[in-house]
Amino acid sequence: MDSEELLNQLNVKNRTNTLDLAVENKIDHQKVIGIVNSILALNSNIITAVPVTNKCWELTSEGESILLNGSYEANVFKYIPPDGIPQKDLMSLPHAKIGFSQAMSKGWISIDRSINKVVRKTSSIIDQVKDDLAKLKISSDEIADSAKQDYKKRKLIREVIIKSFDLKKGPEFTTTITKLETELTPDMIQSGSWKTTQFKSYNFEALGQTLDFGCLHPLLKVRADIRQIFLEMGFTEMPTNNFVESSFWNFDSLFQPQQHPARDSHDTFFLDEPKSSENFPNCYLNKVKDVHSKGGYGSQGYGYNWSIEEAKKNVLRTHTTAVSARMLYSLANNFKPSKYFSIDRVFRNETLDATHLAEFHQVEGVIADYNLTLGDLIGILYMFFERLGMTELKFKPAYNPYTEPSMEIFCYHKGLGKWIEIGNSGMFRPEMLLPMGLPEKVNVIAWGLSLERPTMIKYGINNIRDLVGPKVNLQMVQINPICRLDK
Ligand code: FB9
Repeated sequence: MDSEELLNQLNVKNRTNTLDLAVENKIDHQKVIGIVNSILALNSNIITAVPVTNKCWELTSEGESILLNGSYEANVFKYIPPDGIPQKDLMSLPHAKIGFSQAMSKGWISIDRSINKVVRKTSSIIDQVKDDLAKLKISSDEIADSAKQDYKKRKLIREVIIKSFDLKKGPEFTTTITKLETELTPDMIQSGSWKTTQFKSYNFEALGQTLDFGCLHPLLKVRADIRQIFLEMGFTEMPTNNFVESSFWNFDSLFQPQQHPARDSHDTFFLDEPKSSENFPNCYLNKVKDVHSKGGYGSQGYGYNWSIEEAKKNVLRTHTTAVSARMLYSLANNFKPSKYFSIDRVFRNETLDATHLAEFHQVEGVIADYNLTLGDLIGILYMFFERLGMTELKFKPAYNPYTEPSMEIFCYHKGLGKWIEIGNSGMFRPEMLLPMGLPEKVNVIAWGLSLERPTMIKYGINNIRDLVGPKVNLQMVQINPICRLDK
């Protein structure tokens, strides 16, 4: 059946249902639905199609088999010879147990204990189950509800919901389908055929095409937002495009002693190739060596024999503070007050767990200016974290090899209902700044946090492997909401 045949049948009937059309034309119901949809797509005013939900019964595969081969009880009855049969010989029949009990309960057979055989109690039977299933295939109104419930219990039939459509003639009903044009072409305009061409009416209800588009990973969304916060606060981004760093810039320049446990291979990734760096500013290097070994600038130093070989060792940078050191050194010979920031990957040879990998993104802010105080640091921390939606802060004295004083930063997180650590901060030590050649009165305040922690909290991710790594569900990347750090 095609569209015009359906329209002709509807024209005769005035109204019909897609299920009836399927039965009358001996075609699949879904094919009828397809024809109806194609007519509506051409012109939604030719016919009206009102959705209808019907409950009806259909045979299960077991029901179909009984319709074909007869019920189990009828087959047991037919199998019993006139002089009876031992019960065990009956069991070779398919579904003999069910057939036997059904035939017994219907009074068709009994067990004659005198001959210890199963015998017929009547000369013939009617296979009502098979007859009922045949009727059910046509219409479920033909048999009693009690029988339907019995067959449902025996899993011979099941109730299904059938969605069909009641069809009627529409306001622009026609039995001839003219394909409506969907585009006005230059030829139509030139020839004037547009005047008589029938155009399909706009379907303003139609949804737009879902466009495939790229999605930013939540980590990159948070990075973009934090970067924006720094830029709006007048900070300049530092060049962080070197994962490999010399121990000199990663540790020594920060006045971190060569015996410090963080410089051990249990905490730091040392490179085999390239194993070491060679070029350091010689004058600066000697000042660093002196401040470590002999002190200076009012500091007693660490009093150990500083090793250039140790300083040359290449590592995967353990913090972006190494980049801050390079920036501050480059600032020294023509100092002007500056504000820098960095957001990039750092690497630590740590024990892995649900929230820690061997790498994370460090966020760092650095301000260099004359006569900065701890109060300035606290003030800038309030300004920065307020933009991240955190206003209730607390500070706890801490220790870093390169800052004094140092503070851990905490905020009361309403969502989590508790105080959480949100970063670390401090004032870079004179033993770090003065060997660089920065002016005496210049202080540098700095702070750091990670990118992963805020991202995991914002996006409700508990295991860092659901955020980064090979097992990340890309759906998460596609469906995650926009980033609102301040909410
Ligand atoms: O990010 C951290 N926590 C955090 C930050 C934001 C946040 O936002 C939520 C929406 C509300 C939530 C949590 N932390 C720092 C604190 C802890 O997570 C800590 O357990 C893990 N820390 C990392 C290092 O761990 C080995 C986070 C990382 C960190 C710590 C210190 C610095 C940078 C990153 C620093 C520094 C520094 C100090 C002085 C001068 C210059 C830099």
